[in-house]
Amino acid sequence: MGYKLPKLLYKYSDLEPFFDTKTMEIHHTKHHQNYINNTNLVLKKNNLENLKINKLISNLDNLAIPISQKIFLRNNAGGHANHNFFWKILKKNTKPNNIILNILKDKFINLENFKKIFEEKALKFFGSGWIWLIKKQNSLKIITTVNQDNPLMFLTTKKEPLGFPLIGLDLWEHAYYLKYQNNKNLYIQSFWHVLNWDKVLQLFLNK
Ligand code: MN3
Repeated sequence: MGYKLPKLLYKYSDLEPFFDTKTMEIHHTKHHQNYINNTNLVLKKNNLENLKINKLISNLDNLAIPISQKIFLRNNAGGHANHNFFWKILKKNTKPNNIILNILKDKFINLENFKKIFEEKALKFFGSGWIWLIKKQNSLKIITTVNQDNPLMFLTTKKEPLGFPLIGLDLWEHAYYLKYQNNKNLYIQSFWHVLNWDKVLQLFLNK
Protein backbone atom coordinates (compact mmCIF):
# COMPACT_ATOMS: atom_id res chain seq x y z
CA MET A 1 0.00 0.00 0.00
CA GLY A 2 1.07 3.54 -0.67
CA TYR A 3 3.84 5.02 -2.76
CA LYS A 4 7.33 3.60 -2.57
CA LEU A 5 10.68 5.25 -3.05
CA PRO A 6 11.68 4.51 -6.66
CA LYS A 7 14.95 2.66 -7.21
CA LEU A 8 17.46 4.71 -9.13
CA LEU A 9 18.89 3.28 -12.33
CA TYR A 10 22.36 4.38 -11.26
CA LYS A 11 24.52 4.61 -8.17
CA TYR A 12 24.60 7.75 -6.05
CA SER A 13 28.23 8.17 -7.03
CA ASP A 14 27.58 7.93 -10.78
CA LEU A 15 26.95 11.64 -11.19
CA GLU A 16 30.21 12.72 -9.54
CA PRO A 17 31.81 15.20 -9.54
CA PHE A 18 28.83 17.28 -10.63
CA PHE A 19 26.17 15.93 -8.29
CA ASP A 20 28.01 14.49 -5.30
CA THR A 21 27.34 11.11 -3.70
CA LYS A 22 26.35 12.41 -0.27
CA THR A 23 23.83 14.91 -1.62
CA MET A 24 22.33 12.31 -3.94
CA GLU A 25 21.96 9.84 -1.11
CA ILE A 26 20.38 12.28 1.37
CA HIS A 27 18.22 13.81 -1.35
CA HIS A 28 16.85 10.42 -2.39
CA THR A 29 16.63 8.50 0.89
CA LYS A 30 15.65 11.38 3.20
CA HIS A 31 14.02 14.24 1.31
CA HIS A 32 12.23 12.22 -1.32
CA GLN A 33 11.28 9.52 1.18
CA ASN A 34 9.79 12.17 3.46
CA TYR A 35 7.53 13.51 0.69
CA ILE A 36 6.38 9.94 0.08
CA ASN A 37 5.71 9.22 3.76
CA ASN A 38 3.69 12.41 4.11
CA THR A 39 1.70 11.65 0.96
CA ASN A 40 0.91 8.12 2.13
CA LEU A 41 -0.26 9.47 5.47
CA VAL A 42 -2.96 11.61 3.85
CA LEU A 43 -4.01 8.87 1.44
CA LYS A 44 -4.38 6.39 4.25
CA LYS A 45 -6.22 8.78 6.53
CA ASN A 46 -8.80 9.46 3.83
CA ASN A 47 -8.95 5.99 2.30
CA LEU A 48 -7.91 7.44 -1.03
CA GLU A 49 -6.86 5.09 -3.77
CA ASN A 50 -3.33 4.97 -4.97
CA LEU A 51 -3.52 6.80 -8.27
CA LYS A 52 -0.42 7.13 -10.43
CA ILE A 53 1.41 10.02 -8.81
CA ASN A 54 1.10 12.29 -11.88
CA LYS A 55 -2.61 11.57 -11.97
CA LEU A 56 -2.97 12.41 -8.30
CA ILE A 57 -1.25 15.79 -8.56
CA SER A 58 -3.39 16.83 -11.54
CA ASN A 59 -6.51 15.80 -9.66
CA LEU A 60 -6.02 17.55 -6.30
CA ASP A 61 -8.96 19.92 -6.82
CA ASN A 62 -11.38 17.03 -7.07
CA LEU A 63 -10.38 15.23 -3.90
CA ALA A 64 -12.98 15.28 -1.15
CA ILE A 65 -10.60 16.20 1.66
CA PRO A 66 -10.18 19.32 3.84
CA ILE A 67 -8.33 22.22 2.29
CA SER A 68 -5.46 21.98 4.78
CA GLN A 69 -4.84 18.39 3.69
CA LYS A 70 -5.07 19.43 0.08
CA ILE A 71 -2.29 21.94 0.62
CA PHE A 72 -0.28 19.30 2.48
CA LEU A 73 -0.77 16.92 -0.46
CA ARG A 74 0.09 19.60 -2.99
CA ASN A 75 3.45 20.03 -1.26
CA ASN A 76 4.19 16.38 -0.58
CA ALA A 77 2.65 14.52 -3.51
CA GLY A 78 4.17 17.33 -5.57
CA GLY A 79 7.51 16.58 -3.96
CA HIS A 80 7.16 12.91 -4.81
CA ALA A 81 6.21 13.62 -8.43
CA ASN A 82 9.00 16.15 -8.89
CA HIS A 83 11.76 13.95 -7.53
CA ASN A 84 10.41 10.92 -9.35
CA PHE A 85 10.83 12.91 -12.54
CA PHE A 86 14.17 14.44 -11.58
CA TRP A 87 15.99 11.13 -11.00
CA LYS A 88 14.87 9.89 -14.40
CA ILE A 89 16.40 12.75 -16.34
CA LEU A 90 19.84 12.42 -14.78
CA LYS A 91 22.69 10.64 -16.53
CA LYS A 92 26.24 11.64 -17.27
CA ASN A 93 27.70 12.04 -20.74
CA THR A 94 24.69 12.23 -23.00
CA LYS A 95 24.34 14.73 -25.81
CA PRO A 96 21.33 16.35 -27.44
CA ASN A 97 20.85 14.79 -30.87
CA ASN A 98 19.75 16.63 -34.01
CA ILE A 99 16.06 16.29 -33.26
CA ILE A 100 16.49 17.99 -29.89
CA LEU A 101 18.80 20.63 -31.34
CA ASN A 102 16.23 21.51 -33.98
CA ILE A 103 13.40 21.68 -31.48
CA LEU A 104 15.43 24.03 -29.29
CA LYS A 105 16.48 26.07 -32.32
CA ASP A 106 12.87 26.76 -33.17
CA LYS A 107 12.20 28.44 -29.89
CA PHE A 108 15.56 29.47 -28.45
CA ILE A 109 17.81 30.07 -31.50
CA ASN A 110 20.34 27.45 -30.43
CA LEU A 111 21.40 25.16 -27.57
CA GLU A 112 23.76 27.71 -26.04
CA ASN A 113 21.08 30.37 -25.94
CA PHE A 114 18.60 27.93 -24.46
CA LYS A 115 21.06 27.11 -21.70
CA LYS A 116 21.73 30.78 -21.09
CA ILE A 117 18.05 31.65 -20.68
CA PHE A 118 17.48 28.59 -18.47
CA GLU A 119 20.47 29.45 -16.28
CA GLU A 120 19.50 33.10 -15.89
CA LYS A 121 15.96 32.25 -14.95
CA ALA A 122 17.11 29.58 -12.49
CA LEU A 123 19.62 31.92 -10.87
CA LYS A 124 17.08 34.73 -10.57
CA PHE A 125 14.46 32.47 -8.99
CA PHE A 126 14.04 33.40 -5.35
CA GLY A 127 13.28 30.84 -2.65
CA SER A 128 12.53 27.14 -3.02
CA GLY A 129 11.12 25.70 -6.19
CA TRP A 130 11.87 24.22 -9.58
CA ILE A 131 12.74 25.34 -13.08
CA TRP A 132 11.30 23.42 -16.01
CA LEU A 133 11.33 23.08 -19.74
CA ILE A 134 7.75 22.20 -20.59
CA LYS A 135 5.96 21.24 -23.76
CA LYS A 136 2.47 22.41 -24.50
CA GLN A 137 0.73 22.03 -27.84
CA ASN A 138 4.10 21.46 -29.51
CA SER A 139 5.53 24.65 -28.13
CA LEU A 140 8.35 24.80 -25.58
CA LYS A 141 8.57 27.09 -22.61
CA ILE A 142 10.88 27.61 -19.64
CA ILE A 143 8.94 28.16 -16.44
CA THR A 144 9.55 28.12 -12.69
CA THR A 145 7.22 26.79 -10.00
CA VAL A 146 7.31 27.50 -6.27
CA ASN A 147 7.77 24.94 -3.49
CA GLN A 148 6.94 21.47 -4.88
CA ASP A 149 4.44 22.60 -7.50
CA ASN A 150 4.63 20.65 -10.74
CA PRO A 151 3.65 21.72 -14.28
CA LEU A 152 1.13 18.87 -14.39
CA MET A 153 -0.86 20.50 -11.59
CA PHE A 154 -3.80 22.70 -12.49
CA LEU A 155 -2.22 25.89 -11.22
CA THR A 156 -4.26 28.43 -13.16
CA THR A 157 -7.98 29.10 -13.46
CA LYS A 158 -7.84 27.31 -16.82
CA LYS A 159 -8.23 23.87 -15.20
CA GLU A 160 -5.46 22.32 -17.23
CA PRO A 161 -1.79 21.50 -16.71
CA LEU A 162 0.77 24.21 -17.41
CA GLY A 163 2.44 21.69 -19.69
CA PHE A 164 4.37 18.45 -19.79
CA PRO A 165 7.82 18.53 -18.22
CA LEU A 166 10.79 17.62 -20.42
CA ILE A 167 13.48 19.00 -18.11
CA GLY A 168 13.24 19.88 -14.42
CA LEU A 169 15.88 21.15 -12.04
CA ASP A 170 15.47 21.19 -8.28
CA LEU A 171 16.27 24.69 -7.00
CA TRP A 172 15.87 23.90 -3.30
CA GLU A 173 19.04 24.47 -1.31
CA HIS A 174 18.96 20.82 -0.18
CA ALA A 175 19.73 19.87 -3.78
CA TYR A 176 23.12 21.57 -3.80
CA TYR A 177 24.12 23.11 -0.49
CA LEU A 178 26.47 20.34 0.72
CA LYS A 179 28.65 20.66 -2.35
CA TYR A 180 28.06 24.13 -3.68
CA GLN A 181 26.95 26.09 -0.57
CA ASN A 182 25.83 29.55 -1.71
CA ASN A 183 27.16 29.04 -5.24
CA LYS A 184 23.88 28.23 -6.90
CA ASN A 185 25.33 29.26 -10.24
CA LEU A 186 27.92 26.45 -10.19
CA TYR A 187 25.19 23.96 -9.33
CA ILE A 188 23.09 25.12 -12.27
CA GLN A 189 26.12 24.88 -14.59
CA SER A 190 26.87 21.38 -13.31
CA PHE A 191 23.37 20.25 -14.25
CA TRP A 192 24.23 20.25 -17.98
CA HIS A 193 26.82 17.53 -17.31
CA VAL A 194 24.26 15.20 -15.79
CA LEU A 195 21.17 15.97 -17.83
CA ASN A 196 20.00 12.89 -19.74
CA TRP A 197 19.25 14.27 -23.19
CA ASP A 198 18.12 10.85 -24.41
CA LYS A 199 15.38 10.91 -21.82
CA VAL A 200 14.44 14.49 -22.74
CA LEU A 201 14.01 13.39 -26.35
CA GLN A 202 11.93 10.39 -25.31
CA LEU A 203 9.66 12.62 -23.21
CA PHE A 204 9.29 15.08 -26.08
CA LEU A 205 8.32 12.34 -28.53
CA ASN A 206 5.87 10.72 -26.11
CA LYS A 207 3.93 13.83 -25.12
MN1 MN3 B 1 14.65 18.11 -3.71
